[in-house]
Amino acid sequence: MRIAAADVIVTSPSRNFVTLKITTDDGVVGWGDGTLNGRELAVSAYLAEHVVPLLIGRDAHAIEDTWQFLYRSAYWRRGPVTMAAIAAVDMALWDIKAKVAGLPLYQLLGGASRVGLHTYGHASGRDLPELFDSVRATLAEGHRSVRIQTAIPGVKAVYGVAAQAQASGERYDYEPAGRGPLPTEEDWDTGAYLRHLPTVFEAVRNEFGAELPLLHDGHHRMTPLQASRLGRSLEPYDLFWLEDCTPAENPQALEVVRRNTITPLAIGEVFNTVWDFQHLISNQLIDYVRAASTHFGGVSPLRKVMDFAAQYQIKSGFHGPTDVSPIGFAAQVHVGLSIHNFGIQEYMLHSDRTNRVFDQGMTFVDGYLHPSDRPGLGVDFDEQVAAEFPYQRAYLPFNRLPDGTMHDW
Ligand code: EZ4
Ligand code: CO
Repeated sequence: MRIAAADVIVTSPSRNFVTLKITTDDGVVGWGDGTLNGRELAVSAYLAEHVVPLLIGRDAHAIEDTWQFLYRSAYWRRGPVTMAAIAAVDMALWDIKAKVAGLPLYQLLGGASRVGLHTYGHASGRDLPELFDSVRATLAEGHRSVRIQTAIPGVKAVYGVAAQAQASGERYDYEPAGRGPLPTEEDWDTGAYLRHLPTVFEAVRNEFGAELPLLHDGHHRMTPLQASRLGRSLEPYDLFWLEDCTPAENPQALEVVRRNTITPLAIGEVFNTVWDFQHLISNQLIDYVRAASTHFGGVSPLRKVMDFAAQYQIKSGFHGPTDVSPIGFAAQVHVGLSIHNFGIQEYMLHSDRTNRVFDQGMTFVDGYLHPSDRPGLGVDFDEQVAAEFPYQRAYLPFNRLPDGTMHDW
């Protein structure tokens, strides 16, 4: 079975998505996700110019060899654009293989290790009443664990806080990437954050009790010592994890944090390869792997990093924002269902408009995500509906401190 055609489709139903369609000579179609938020056309050009011509005529079943070929033959390895492009190919080929087998992908990965995936949803608020309403809305959606993000006194705009009040039951639709010609500037004050956040977690614990698993995303903004202080000051509130507390480039930073706090640590949403996790996993500096199939080279490397992590009792916590398309999301739900060391799955619902383009088989019942038993990944892509929504330039925001210094967003 040979690859007869490969097409790159960029669509923007309510945000931009890069989708790869691979068609075999006997007419089987596989779908892959190569979306890189704010840099989408770099991946679509990488695919169209440099990958698609290499795919035509290749054995569609040779997933590992194709992955290694794309990784090694470029000479220039890793990086978000390259690895998102390779991810799209890897996913599309797994989709094809599973469709040919007539099985949902998780069956090819060893079968189900659980009935479904526990998720966490997002809650945020500009003040405590708004945050509490948001937590209730998140629980009402079926999540059993909740990520808490909050406004900070004196800071005008903070990552993770929806700009508009969310009435109970209203769908959470925070999307940081703004469509428009230029990115928006936000501000930041680490001191105010370190003082304020523990008071918010204390209030949430008092309102919702000891048992609700709570998470928080530090979004790469702290120094090792600041992150240590935060981790320690949150220990009384028993976090499920503290995510991305320090910038991702420096794995040694986590050694400092680890020495100083027993708050569990998660990192890796901007990591591209297993090498980025090597030091962190082998030195047991983290508790959860935050990689996303789409930004990590696809299904194949996600399996590999989780097998490596399993030796150290480190679990999965795959990145699940809406900028991972329903295809990329399904890919990692299949991985999560099949591996033994599954931890939790972040789950932000895609918009109704996105779901018109991507027909998702996935179900979310009684707090359990299941990828469905459709053959393949379980997602169908409607090219006609996609064509109604052309690409729109969008950028993630950035941060400056009050004196104008650039800071991690
Ligand atoms: O900011 O995916 O944990 N989730 C996150 C995300 C990222 C976006 C960037 O595109 O940190 O919301
Ligand atoms: Co994050």
